[in-house]
Amino acid sequence: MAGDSEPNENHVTSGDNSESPENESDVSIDALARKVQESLSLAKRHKFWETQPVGQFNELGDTSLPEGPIEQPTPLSEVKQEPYNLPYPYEWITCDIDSEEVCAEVYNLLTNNYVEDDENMFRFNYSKEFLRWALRPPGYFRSWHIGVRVKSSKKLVAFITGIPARIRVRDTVVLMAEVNFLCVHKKLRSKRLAPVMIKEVTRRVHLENIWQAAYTAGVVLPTPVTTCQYWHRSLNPKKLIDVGFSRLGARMTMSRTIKLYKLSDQTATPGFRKMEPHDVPAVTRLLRNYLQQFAVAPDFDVDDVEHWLLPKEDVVESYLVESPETHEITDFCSFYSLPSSILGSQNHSVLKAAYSYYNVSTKTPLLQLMSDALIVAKKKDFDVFNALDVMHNETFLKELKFGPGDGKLHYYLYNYRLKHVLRSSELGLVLL
Ligand code: MYA
Repeated sequence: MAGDSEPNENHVTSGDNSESPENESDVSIDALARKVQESLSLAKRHKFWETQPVGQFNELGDTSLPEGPIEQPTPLSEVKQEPYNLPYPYEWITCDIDSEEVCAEVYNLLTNNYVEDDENMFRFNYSKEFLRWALRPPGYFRSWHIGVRVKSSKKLVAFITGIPARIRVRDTVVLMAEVNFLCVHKKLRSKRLAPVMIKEVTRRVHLENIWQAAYTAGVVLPTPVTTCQYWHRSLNPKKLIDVGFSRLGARMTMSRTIKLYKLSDQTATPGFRKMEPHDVPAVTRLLRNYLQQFAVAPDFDVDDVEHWLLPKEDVVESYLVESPETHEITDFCSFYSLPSSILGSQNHSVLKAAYSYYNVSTKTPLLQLMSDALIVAKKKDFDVFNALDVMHNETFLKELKFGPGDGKLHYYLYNYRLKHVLRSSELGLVLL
């Protein structure tokens, strides 16, 4: 993108902007990792995380440690049977997300208290339908949808969730929990409630004989397996500028900016169409084959693909390329819908954001496929299309006029050590 038209964009991830430990060669990754460790160990102790089976900062770059589980499973009979103690006025609940009432309570807690950008201009606004989709994949455990209520008023004040997922780490498929939606009401922050919630979800995951987890956060904790950057492609530049998401580039006018981001009305790829239920087996084959090249990626079967990738109105969109000649399914792209509340604008209350999900190119160049994805996202009235620099995304970001965001997203594994920090392009996993 031309320097003077580059928007200075924000996005909704809280947290640290410390240097990403990714670089060209493994040698320099380890060198960088040591530097990060040095600067971090000077900066911050982690009273909770130092007690957990996660890679610690002082182990970074120590390649003598084996790859794999950090602690061995304990017999199930030794897993604590009762929930952890909460401070007096609070109680645990298992949230029945099928219930309209409970789902609305969770939605309200997150809408008012979940992740904001560094400048507190935007806050994630996951829809109820999205939450139901995100929390009920095949084989989900209701007991992993955990709430904390005030005993007397029954008000929901904190939340954390896990869902089961098979995640391949190099050659090993590991059954894990994906932990997400950790949220403590704004008025109850900094009271060490989060560590209790994390311990409680860990206990409930252990009760299902699962001993590893994957999660992402905008903050730096011990210790990221990789650090990614969000990129943003304006679809509705005027609104993005109006609400302070992007800024007009130097020497740019509004009309020049609108022209810069204008997209064609029509997708370009012959045979590009929406995914349908009968495509599930072909998409599963295509995706499994494609994800093999990444060091860490989900091990999706047909049931997972049906759940995670069949289009669901206002939640997830998937398109594919069916060869007009052979009717073979050759390419695939998808994005999910995660709006943000706009906190301080007179004119707009919601930013409609599409997030790149899983994309597979075998015959259609990825650049062209993603250009078509932008066109359909624009047609669906999204304001911005976001993508992480994971998988092969770096090959299209600049060319398709994405601009880098100002925050980072760190990926973590619980109770699983990797010998080396990964480059973000080695990661084949997108968490919601
Ligand atoms: S990431 C999204 C997190 N949510 C938000 O950012 C929403 C807005 N913020 C909040 O609601 C609160 O600030 C939260 C912290 C709840 C985040 N992940 O209670 P505290 C550590 C992990 O006094 P609060 C997502 O959902 C912090 O370093 N740990 O702090 C994935 C400190 O520990 P230490 C975090 O601000 C979640 C301690 O908590 C995070 O009131 C994955 C302070 O506690 C964070 N995002 O509440 C969870 N933020 O002293 C881990 C702070 O050691 C899952 N902390 O530095 C692990 C796997 C478990 C399953 C294992 C199965 C085997």
